[in-house]
Amino acid sequence: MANIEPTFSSGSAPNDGELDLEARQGLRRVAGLGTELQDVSEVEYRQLRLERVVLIGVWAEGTFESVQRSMAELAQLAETAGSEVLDALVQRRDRPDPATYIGSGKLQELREIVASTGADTVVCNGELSPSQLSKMEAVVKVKVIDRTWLILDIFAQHARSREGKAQVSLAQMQYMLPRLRGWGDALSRQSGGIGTRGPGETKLESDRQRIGKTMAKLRREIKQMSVARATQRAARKRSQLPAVVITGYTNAGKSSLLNKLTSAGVLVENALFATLDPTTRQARTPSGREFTISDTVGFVRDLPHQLVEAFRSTLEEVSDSDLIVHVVDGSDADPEGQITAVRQVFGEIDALGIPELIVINKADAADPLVLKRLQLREPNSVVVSATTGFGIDDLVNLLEKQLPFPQVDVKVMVPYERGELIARMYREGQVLSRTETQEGTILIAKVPIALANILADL
Ligand SMILES: Nc1nc2c(ncn2[C@@H]2O[C@H](COP(=O)(O)OP(=O)(O)OP(=O)(O)O)[C@@H](O)[C@H]2O)c(=O)[nH]1
Ligand SMILES: [Mg+2]
Repeated sequence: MANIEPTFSSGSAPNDGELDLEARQGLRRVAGLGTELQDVSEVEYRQLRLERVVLIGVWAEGTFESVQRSMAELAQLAETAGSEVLDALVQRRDRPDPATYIGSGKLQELREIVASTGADTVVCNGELSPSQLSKMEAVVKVKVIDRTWLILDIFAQHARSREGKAQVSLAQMQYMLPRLRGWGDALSRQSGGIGTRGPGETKLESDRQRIGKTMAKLRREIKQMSVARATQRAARKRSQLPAVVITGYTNAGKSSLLNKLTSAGVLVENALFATLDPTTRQARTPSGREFTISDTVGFVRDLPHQLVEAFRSTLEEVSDSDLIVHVVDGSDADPEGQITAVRQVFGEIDALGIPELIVINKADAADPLVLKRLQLREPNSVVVSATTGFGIDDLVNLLEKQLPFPQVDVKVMVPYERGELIARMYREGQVLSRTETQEGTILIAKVPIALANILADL
């Protein structure tokens, strides 16, 4: 069994001075959850206080490089969540250990590293079962969390709108519900204090019920809030404005691109999941066609399914759009992997059928050979730099060409002598049903507005 030990610089040297410790504690963040979650705060004893973490991964598949990249991404996620990465370990195994995720030897090594570095949290590079987490905790004696919870925590910190907060709370509760007991057991044994007390059995049951109720309430609220956005989208549809949505891997430069295209003033940050709430702006092509363009939440490899579920209404911005501008970070170590991960989410949200323009961003920082490789692989693509403005004109021209003409729903009776119109409906639109009658053909279809106007005069 071979081990690899990727090392990640921890930024600054660990600082154990008393004042600094106090300052750090003062900065300890209590995840910014809505009142809904405070309601169950007694059982939310896993609110993260990440500070000094050790990462652990299992190398079960893929190349050495892909594992290194995946661990580097985990480090980035941990740093985004506000923690300092002290060390990272990877174990080569056929599959994660069903009981303890890593083997017992490695677990002992992890325990020693945790003790010697003074880490307070271990972050595992995957989604672990509740019992795996608690068994690991029993050995390493500090909190053990998985990648899913880490991502949920980042979302919780970045949620700003009421809707975003509700969505994150729902996803967190969904994740938490089956894990209540495992955590309580392990943590109540080994340490005490705020955030580590495990409730008793009866309390657990009533907590579960309470969380279940809160989740139902959150689902209702999210649904209500999404109605407002659906109404806006419907209004846009009626006004015939094509909807373009900018999407892609987190930190690819989506918000930067929206700013470049529309001077929207959207938050740009070198952080994962800086944007959670969609922003929509109106824009115009050089020839004067108007369209809306939205920036929205980014994706990541193995995006926790709880988030996809909870953010479904936000993600409808993508699945309901007329054109997807899919931004890829051309300077990333594995841009193809980013594209694949994003398209996987498209599959989950029924967005695979929507026309997609790939925008290879960060050309200023990317290897020209990689840019060529990506362009060959993705023929419908354009290379840009949202920072320098390189390629933005090309992008605008492509947008102009690919901006679809929205279609409207029609139900018409086409007389037999106007058969050429039926042929045109098939050519330009989508015929949903067709019934022959004595007087002519009744069609239900989606057609471009110009054709709809002609049909209206029949
Ligand atoms: N070198 C370079 N950096 C860029 C470019 N575009 C964006 N960035 C940087 O990449 C980082 C992420 O940019 P954002 O626009 O916030 O990315 P995003 O895709 O909206 O990210 P999330 O909302 O967090 O998913 C920021 O530090 C930007 O300054 C570019 O063309 N070149
Ligand atoms: Mg953004």
